[in-house]
Amino acid sequence: MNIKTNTARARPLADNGFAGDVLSGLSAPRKWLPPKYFYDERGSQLFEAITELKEYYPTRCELAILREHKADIARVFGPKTALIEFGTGSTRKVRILLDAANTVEAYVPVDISAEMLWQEARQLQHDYPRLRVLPVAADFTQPFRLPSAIVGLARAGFFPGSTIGNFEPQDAAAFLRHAGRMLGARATLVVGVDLVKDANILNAAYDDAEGVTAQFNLNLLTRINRELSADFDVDAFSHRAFYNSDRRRIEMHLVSGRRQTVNIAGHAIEFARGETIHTENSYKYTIESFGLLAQSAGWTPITAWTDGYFSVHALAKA
Ligand code: AVJ
Repeated sequence: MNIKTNTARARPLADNGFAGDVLSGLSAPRKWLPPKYFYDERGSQLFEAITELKEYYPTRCELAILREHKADIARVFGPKTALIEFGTGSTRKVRILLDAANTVEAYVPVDISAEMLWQEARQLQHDYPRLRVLPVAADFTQPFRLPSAIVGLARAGFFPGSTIGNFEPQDAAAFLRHAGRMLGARATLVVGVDLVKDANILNAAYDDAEGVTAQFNLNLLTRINRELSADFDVDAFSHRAFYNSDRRRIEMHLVSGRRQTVNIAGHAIEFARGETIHTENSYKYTIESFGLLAQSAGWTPITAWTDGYFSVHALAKA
């Protein structure tokens, strides 16, 4: 085992931690919670189950695009490259690129869910013994340090899964700019982006018949109960997801079924019947609108591969 670990990270003022983020979100006039907290161990498992649902097309579409165009995508990476993946989760997607790109010498998966990160990194290191696997347990939306072991290598970023859709468009641009600064001059970036499409297809993808997405959404309350000793009656909330076509985004909410008070770390939070906690936005783009966003953040769109449902963009530093 030659996996090096790097759990140390700076904690900037913007990071209030889980308790601070939950209390500030639930004290706002329109209650909300950051979607990054979905991914505790159970949440990560539920997300993996979502990716296998027939209604949830993004993962299947992206995998098919990566498989079909892996040789072209691999050509975007220069010689002697460190590939940095933002928000890794499963390594299924990066394996497609690693198999096609023999110029990648180091792989840096960055993820907030440490358990899954170590597990995936260990298995990947076993399967790719010549690759330097250097996991970083960090919230990639906050500044973090890249492992020093990648000095001298060119840098490429990989940001699949349309995770970028979780950001407000201006925050997506800020993230792309921040990634550009981190990756440095002449960097490249491969980003997966879900596309605007028929509202029925979008609605079904986030409100599946088996209720897996509902469990994923509600698990956030279970996590708050466990980690912040809160007393949410999880059964008194329900899942609601819909496509907001004006804003080109899926919205997920947790709806309070009755008037109730919830205690969290010594604070009493009041809910009206029908009041919601806004738990996630998943913005959808067109190839053109994403290209413009990338350009506004200092990147030049090189190529976009698509099946009409999902898109994979190659960007280079402007
Ligand atoms: C992981 C953020 C890309 O927005 O499609 C799936 C998360 N939420 N079903 C998405 C998610 C509900 C997913 N992302």
